[in-house]
Amino acid sequence: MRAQRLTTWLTVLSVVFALASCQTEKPLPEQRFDLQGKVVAVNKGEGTVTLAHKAIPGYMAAMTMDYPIKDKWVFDILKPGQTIHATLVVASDHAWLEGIVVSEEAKPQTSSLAPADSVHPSLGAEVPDFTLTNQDGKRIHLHQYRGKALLLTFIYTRCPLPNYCPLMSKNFAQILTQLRSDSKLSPSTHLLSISIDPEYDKPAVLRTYGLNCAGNSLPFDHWEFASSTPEQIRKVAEFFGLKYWTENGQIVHELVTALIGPDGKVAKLYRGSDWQPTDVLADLRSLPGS
Ligand SMILES: [Cu+2]
Repeated sequence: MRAQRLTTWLTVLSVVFALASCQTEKPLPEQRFDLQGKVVAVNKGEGTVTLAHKAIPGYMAAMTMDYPIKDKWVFDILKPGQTIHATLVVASDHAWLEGIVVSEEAKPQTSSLAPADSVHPSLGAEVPDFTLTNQDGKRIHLHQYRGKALLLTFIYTRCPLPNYCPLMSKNFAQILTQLRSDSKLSPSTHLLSISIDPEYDKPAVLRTYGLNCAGNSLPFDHWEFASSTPEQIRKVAEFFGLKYWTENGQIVHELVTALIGPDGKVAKLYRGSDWQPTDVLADLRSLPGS
């Protein structure tokens, strides 16, 4: 009974975030939660820590994921294998950890926790002609966008963390807005958000999500939302070096956004959440053939 209520509450929260995330007008009040977990990796360059943490009752399940930390000095102290206590702060469009206290030092044999480094395609690598199904239930394949720049990212509509999928979609919505006012770039650019939750993100779900993200203007001529079979999504993600897995019923994932040139080759990869829509627009403008 209690478990069921918790699940329902989590689902409601996820939906609230998914809906709120793409609408900049109504910022949610900041929320704070106690978090306890084990450090899996310290990503100083990205300003994040990968944490395998316990559940936050009533908010999220136990999972492993990256969290930004604003205090730079923390990165000189954190080491994989440590147990830490922290406050998870969730604001309207991002989340971060603060008040970090190391409660237990790493034991010698914890290195197996650290995930292997992701392998990304090298720049200039030819992207295979992956087949997907879009928000209208129509089959699409990546080579059909040749001749245009294709900006591609991975999301899932139920993602509860504002600085993950909701931020990617918000960035894409901003890029779409900019594109619409650029008569040169607009016809030569296409956006594609690929869901890593194919069991849930069926075309109708993707369609509703897409409309919401684009502020109910019809985005699909320039921005499609697609998924496929779990096996096919796994292959696409693997090509782009995106790792994701399910833990306690929730999808844990990295963020990878790729710019594919009009020649069908990888032109640029944006890892994590630090990239800005303006970076992508500048890269789009400097692409040969754009
Ligand atoms: Cu996500």
